[in-house]
Amino acid sequence: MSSKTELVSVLQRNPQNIRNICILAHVDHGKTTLADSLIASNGIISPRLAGKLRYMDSREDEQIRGITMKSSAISLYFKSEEDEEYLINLIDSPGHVDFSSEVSTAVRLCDGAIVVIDAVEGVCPQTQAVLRQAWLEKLKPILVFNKIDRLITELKMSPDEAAIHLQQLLEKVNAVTGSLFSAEVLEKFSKSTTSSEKVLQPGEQTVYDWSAGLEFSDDSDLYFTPNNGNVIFASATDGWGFRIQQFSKIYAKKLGIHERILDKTLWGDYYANVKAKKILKGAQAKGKRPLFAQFVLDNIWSLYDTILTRRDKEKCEKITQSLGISVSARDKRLIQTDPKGYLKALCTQWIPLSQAVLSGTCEHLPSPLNITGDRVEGLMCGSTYSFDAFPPNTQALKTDFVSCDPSGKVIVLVSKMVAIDPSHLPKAKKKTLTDEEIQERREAAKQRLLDKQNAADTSETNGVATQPATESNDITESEPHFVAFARVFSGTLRKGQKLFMLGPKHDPSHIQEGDDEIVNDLHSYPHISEVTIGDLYLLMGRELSSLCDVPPGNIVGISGLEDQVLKSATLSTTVACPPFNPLSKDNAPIIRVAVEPKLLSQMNQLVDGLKLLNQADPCVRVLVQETGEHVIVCAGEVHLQRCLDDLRDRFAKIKINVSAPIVPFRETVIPRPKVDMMNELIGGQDKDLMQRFKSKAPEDDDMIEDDQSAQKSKRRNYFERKGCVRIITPGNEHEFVLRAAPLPEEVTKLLEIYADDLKILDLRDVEFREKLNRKSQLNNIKTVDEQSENVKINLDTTKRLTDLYLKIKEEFEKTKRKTWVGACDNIWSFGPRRNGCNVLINRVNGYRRPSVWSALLGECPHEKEYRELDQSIVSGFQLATLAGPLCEEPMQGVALILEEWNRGEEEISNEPTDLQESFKKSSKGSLSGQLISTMKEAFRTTFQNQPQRLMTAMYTCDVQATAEVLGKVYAVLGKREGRVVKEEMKEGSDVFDITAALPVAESFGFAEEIRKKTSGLASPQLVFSHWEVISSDPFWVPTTEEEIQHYGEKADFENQATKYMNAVRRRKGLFVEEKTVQHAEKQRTLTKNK
Ligand SMILES: Nc1nc2c(ncn2[C@@H]2O[C@H](COP(=O)(O)OP(=O)(O)OP(=O)(O)O)[C@@H](O)[C@H]2O)c(=O)[nH]1
Ligand SMILES: [Mg+2]
Repeated sequence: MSSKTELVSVLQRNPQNIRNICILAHVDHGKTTLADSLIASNGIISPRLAGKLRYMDSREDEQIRGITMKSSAISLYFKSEEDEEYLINLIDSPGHVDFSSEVSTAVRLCDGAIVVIDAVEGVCPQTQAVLRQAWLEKLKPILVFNKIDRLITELKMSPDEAAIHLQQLLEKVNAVTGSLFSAEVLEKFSKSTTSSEKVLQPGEQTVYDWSAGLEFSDDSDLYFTPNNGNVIFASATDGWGFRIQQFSKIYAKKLGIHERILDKTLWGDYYANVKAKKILKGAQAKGKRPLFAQFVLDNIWSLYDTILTRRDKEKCEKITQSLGISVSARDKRLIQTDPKGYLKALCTQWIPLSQAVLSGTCEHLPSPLNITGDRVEGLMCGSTYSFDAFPPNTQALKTDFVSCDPSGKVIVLVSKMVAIDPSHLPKAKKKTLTDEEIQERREAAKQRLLDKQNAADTSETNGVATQPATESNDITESEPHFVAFARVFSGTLRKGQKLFMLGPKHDPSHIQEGDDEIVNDLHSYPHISEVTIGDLYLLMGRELSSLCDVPPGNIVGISGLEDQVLKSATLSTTVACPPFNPLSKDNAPIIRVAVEPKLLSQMNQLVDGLKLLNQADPCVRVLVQETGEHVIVCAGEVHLQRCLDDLRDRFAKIKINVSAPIVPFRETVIPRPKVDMMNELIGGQDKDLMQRFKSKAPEDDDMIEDDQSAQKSKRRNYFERKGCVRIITPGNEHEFVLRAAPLPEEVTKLLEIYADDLKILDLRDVEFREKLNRKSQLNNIKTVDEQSENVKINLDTTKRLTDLYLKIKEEFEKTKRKTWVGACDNIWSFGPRRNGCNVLINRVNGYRRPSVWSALLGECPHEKEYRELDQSIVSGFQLATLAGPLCEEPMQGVALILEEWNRGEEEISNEPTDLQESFKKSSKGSLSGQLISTMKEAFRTTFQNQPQRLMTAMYTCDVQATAEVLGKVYAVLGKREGRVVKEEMKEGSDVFDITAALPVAESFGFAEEIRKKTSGLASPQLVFSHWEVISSDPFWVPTTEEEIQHYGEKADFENQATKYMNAVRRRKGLFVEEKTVQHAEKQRTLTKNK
């Protein structure tokens, strides 16, 4: 163990002086450059290279592209002015949106964050995202305004202008934090007022003052204020940074004003009356220079002016003397050849960035000992389950977290798995040897030489040569080695220790007390397995060094888990520990490509490589499609490129073919237009029907009529008009009538927003169903665990689901259409995957089966309430919504309505239906099985009877561009069907903030094109935002004379929707109606004039 590692090992035992922090920012705001300065302060890299090397960007592609693609950790030593020694575990994170899941893995392990903001670009979309992420994970942040040098050299601001600019910037940042804070307070307040039951007196008003909660909440510690010391002004490339407190110290001596007063006034609307030695308020109103500009910025501005602009050697000498800095002779020579280098050398001595950042960190960011109970609860149960519902021994673990006790129960969180080249492992590195070891080796070498000579002598006689012995600890394998990126929250982690790995579905309430010892038979607990801790490593950026044990509160690398842990895990000595709340994912993976090996024989290598890739990246998804294709799903183009590079060069090490990016689409139906139905009429409908459409616009008509047969025929008429489909089961046992309708837009949106909650509702539903099955098997005998099953969903989730129910109900009622009357209470299921944006609605007269919401009430419905075959309909619905008829993409925003379900005892008209064929085809198997596929077909057919549309995924595109390149950005956007949503000019600069919507399908190469067209001045950020209906009909063909004239009879022109649909169909190997050249001779006319 090197002396440095030994020192760290000692510091690791004092949690009071440990800080686990991450650097967060928008892309390119200077995180890695800032990290360089901190690393240089520890002598790991040369201060001259700090800012140029970007040490934490260890991958080749990170260096080439200039962006960070992964989060990586390094442990740093810091000695404060009070001689306290600190251990700072620093994680540098990426800022590009494609890698936002890497940020989640970093944030989870830390207690504090350094939020970096480019002083010119200001608050950008990712700045807001990381502030939010830090807030949600309850990290305490400090702020760094970076690139202040750009205000001087690029924007040519005066110190006074810069002071105002920074003031405004700070207000914007605080506005973001303020909104996060008030949202949380209001939520808490609303909860406390609704949960404490209030008895209303007659006449009393039920209006709550929603802002009331804000008054009582303390937010003084929340905001960034330079006066408190949590704001740092810096230039990471030039190596300087300061907090105003540093200047207070200097001026306190100079001016004889108390330091504390300066601390409070150096930032803000204060000015100095130097003669009277007084500091007064109201600089702006009186037209005076604020202290910040006069005492702080002036110094820096004049330094830049003297060195960079005037290169005044003499003045530089004077300045260095007055500042008490000694600049080496070598650096002094730089003033002519490399003034920037000189400036950096001078500044790093005068106001070193590392000092400002690290002292700010130690003073303002919490140690692992300060972890709050709130955060612990958040980690343990998230927002879905209730902490109070955990069994007592699980709740007791909270104290282990908070006390950070080295002898407590071991609790470790693995946030991601990192693939490390074996050459970076400590085993592979040459050690520095002590004198004794050198002596020993020398002796050994001498001995070997002697042996060799002896052997040579003997081999002359018997002809055998001995091989030199190879070193035993050589690492020959070139396979990447997986190291878990983890934090020890409690207890001491040791090499060789055996811990339980608790899967995401592990529920401590299912384990009886005292089970820790009984869990020898792990097979009966599917979500628990046992792991043995391998080597422990100190993470040092590009290097690792070995550790024997790790006390609580530290970040560590663990080897030996690659066979058990896929991406993240919870490890503990006790099974009472719940799995950690899953990491938040802001940017859902959306683009996918299919990969295959160039040589088919290398398929196995590809499969193994994909497995490794899946493990090494927290965000990527690797799957095998039904077609047998291997598919990689990524967050964006940059992410995709990195995954493919990794697969090719590190994990599979073979040449691969990559398909064109596969873009997801959705299928939907839209309301029928009231006039001119002609163009909307689609395949499979007869002339008769057309006639009917023309003669009468479809409206929901009342069907109350006395005469029964007339009523029946009217109803049939109605069904036909609505594009209903009828199925009759063999033997005329059941008749179903169903139809599709577009859901109100707002309802679809709600379902999208609440998708995660619906998943929980479904879990509940599944639980009930299992219970029903068990009940029928056990003949209604109550089992022990039945009572305990109701308590898991916490109040928040129940409240959200109730909200959803009420909102959907309201939206349905708002439409005032008969179709939606009472629809909310008759929802059978959501789909696909039981939580999608489509609903199955029950409109069958006389069948009141429990709706999907019944799971919310916590009462297990009775088996008798369901008809036989009920679940087959649901399954058919799930299948249909998973793959629609346009191009087998999932449906969205469609209501599939079961209008009628007549059974044998009721009268069934036995006119044959088309779908009866499918029953005939699958004559074997049970009826319920057959019904599933027939239902699926029926749902698809009724979908086709409506006007169908394709939906495309849309990105929100954020670009910053100067006025000169604005036109070019618009041109690229226009060419790719983009739509500008917002355009704003940034105050104090000529930079425009543009927000646009861009179809994902048109986005490939977009960022690159913009960068090229603007010579790198604008680079867009693309984040998935929503699904949008493509207005053109994919089946449209010209019908009127004008249209035929315009587009040609065969419509040579292909509309956007048709193009997308056909491309997907072709890819999936489905039938595509291709246009064939009908009149080939016509083409010859082109060359007639020759
Ligand atoms: N003028 C100026 N440029 C800076 C400063 N700090 C960083 N830069 C430049 O900004 C660019 C981005 O710096 P990085 O440190 O890679 O930014 P990052 O935040 O780590 O970027 P990602 O990790 O990709 O999100 C580099 O070209 C740096 O040289 C600064 O203080 N002043
Ligand atoms: Mg970086």
